[in-house]
Amino acid sequence: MQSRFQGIRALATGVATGALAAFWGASAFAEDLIGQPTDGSMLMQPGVTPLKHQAIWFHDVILFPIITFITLFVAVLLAICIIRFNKRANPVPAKWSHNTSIEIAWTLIPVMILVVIAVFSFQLLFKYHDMPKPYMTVKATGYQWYWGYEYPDQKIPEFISNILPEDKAKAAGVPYRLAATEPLVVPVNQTVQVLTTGADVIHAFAVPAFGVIMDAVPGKVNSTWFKVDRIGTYYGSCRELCGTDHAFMPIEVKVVSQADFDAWVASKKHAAPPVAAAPAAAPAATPAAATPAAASTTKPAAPAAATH
Ligand SMILES: [Cu+2]
Repeated sequence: MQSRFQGIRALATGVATGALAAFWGASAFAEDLIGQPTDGSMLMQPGVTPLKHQAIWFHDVILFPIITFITLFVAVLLAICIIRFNKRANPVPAKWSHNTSIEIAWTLIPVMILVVIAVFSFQLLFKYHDMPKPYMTVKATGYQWYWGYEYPDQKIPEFISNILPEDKAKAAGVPYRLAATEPLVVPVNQTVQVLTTGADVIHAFAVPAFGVIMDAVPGKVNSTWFKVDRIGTYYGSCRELCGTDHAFMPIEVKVVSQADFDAWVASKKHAAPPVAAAPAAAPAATPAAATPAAASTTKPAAPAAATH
């Protein structure tokens, strides 16, 4: 089953990539920046994870050709109707109203198209769901309006990642509104599980090059994962309208070698006292976490009331 899929996929990839390259000009692919948007780019950001590779394949080889075909087909039908069957060209319309074979065809063909889309789309959904055994877990908490990252496996407490101010971003030559004060650092070629949650309202953790987007909902922990195949800096952003500064809570992920990651973990641990000075931010989280527990111990009715 799997190998047949791969055979079909290889064939279809060749055809679709050829067609796309001819259409957009092959050079457009080469110029796309890795890990951030490119001005004037027509397609999705290049992928650096298995999930994104497959998502791009699903779009380029399955969805995009189908959408293109349907759009052109309907446009041609419309044009035929407008030109050949307008009042002047065709003053006396035909009177017939049923054609069984056409009706069977226009029911069955769309069903088959949807089945094809469903098969490949479920394949991709299962892949998202089937996380390999993760090397480590990162907890990403969305706040109004910044991210907090915690590394439970490495015992690194939550640190805050703010947007890098415009002057500093310009000075450092990094993209403003994508660069952060403290990046999320992860090792290359390792499965990283990301647990997302929201501290105040719903946010969403999204990194296009990873093909990852996951809601960060208060009172709920969602899980997603990525395994990046090359070292680099990858940018994302909050993807759920979360208030005034929604556009100013970027996600910066630095993917580094295992040695660099271990060194970073060690430096983070030595930097523990300054990080502990972050209680300025912690109190905001603690009462919120403490309240439901306190409420549930005092009055069972209280949590239910709080949810309304
Ligand atoms: Cu947000």
